Amino acid sequence: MQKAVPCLLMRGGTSKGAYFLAEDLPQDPVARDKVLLGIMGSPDKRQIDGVGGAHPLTSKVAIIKKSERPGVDVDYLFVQVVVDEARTSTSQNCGNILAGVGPFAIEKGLVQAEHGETLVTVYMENTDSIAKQRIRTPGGKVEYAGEARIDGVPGTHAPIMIEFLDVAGSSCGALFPTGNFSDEVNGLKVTMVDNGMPVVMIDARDLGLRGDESIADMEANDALKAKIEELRLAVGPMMNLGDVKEKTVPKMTIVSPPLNGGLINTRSFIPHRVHDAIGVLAAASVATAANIPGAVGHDLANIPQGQRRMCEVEHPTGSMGVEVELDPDPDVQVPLSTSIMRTARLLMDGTAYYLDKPYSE
Ligand code: NQM
Repeated sequence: MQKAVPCLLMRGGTSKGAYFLAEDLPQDPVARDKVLLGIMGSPDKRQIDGVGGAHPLTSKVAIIKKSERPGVDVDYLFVQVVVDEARTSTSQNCGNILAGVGPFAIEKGLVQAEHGETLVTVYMENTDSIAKQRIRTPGGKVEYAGEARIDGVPGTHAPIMIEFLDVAGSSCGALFPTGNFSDEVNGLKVTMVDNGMPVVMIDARDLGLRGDESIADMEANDALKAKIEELRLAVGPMMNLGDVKEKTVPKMTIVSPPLNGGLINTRSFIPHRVHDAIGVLAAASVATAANIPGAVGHDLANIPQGQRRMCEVEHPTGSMGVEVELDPDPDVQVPLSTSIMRTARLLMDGTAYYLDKPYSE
């Protein structure tokens, strides 16, 4: 039998997902995940019987509710719906899908828009941390059109500024969960960092790569993928993430010198496919670590000057600008804030349908 759930489809940054009000989904996580798998069309590598886009970057879900926390407008739970397995994961946050959360909250009346610009404060449930978003709202309505360009998305849209205040160590307990700027694991020098997203940075040369290889070449390299997965499973417990076999973290980021005047060049396994760009919070983690002497990538990086540093993290389809505000005390590595500009667009406002039967049938 077909069951219906109100749903908005939105592009958030360089990702796309289904956005729901928490009250429209089952509260029990097992029942909820069954609904989400049905709506997205998982498990199936083409997600042909659902609205998922057959790639981790387009198989994402945001669940949003009015917050009861003081000073916070909405609570946001991110759910990664695995494309080809009957499984979801809340073990990671998503800063790209976050870009659509403020607009969704205004569209759904959870936040009353100001005339001009609306500040939306979001509690990110996955990582117990806060983001502040500035949304353009002329006449009290979300404006999606605008002049801002982000690499990986065609055209221009209204900018959404996002500031992260307390994301360092939000998944791993500390910015550098091992207490070191770098460690040796499986014979490789790596940096394990969490400024909002658990990331492992590896120098491309240590993997026999240049670092600017195409996504297709990297995804076709079975030996490379096996080595990276072996490393990922080894570092999971070291990063306080436990057994990460069924988790989508840490993200494995290969770093090399910048090619276009940015901070550093990257290729990110997220963790099994290679990202077309780089995740928002992943870029925040990379930018923060690359600024610190002793971290993998620091010696390759083109380090900007000043307390507030605009760091362009290069990726396969351009670069992502991350503004890192350093603590004036040089012994404090945790940035005072990390900010990123994104855009988002409402694509569809309607009703999603799923078949109320075991999804494996
Ligand atoms: O790191 C993909 C994305 C992401 C995550 C992933 C993200 C982030 O680009 O904040 O945005 O790494 O799974 O949507």
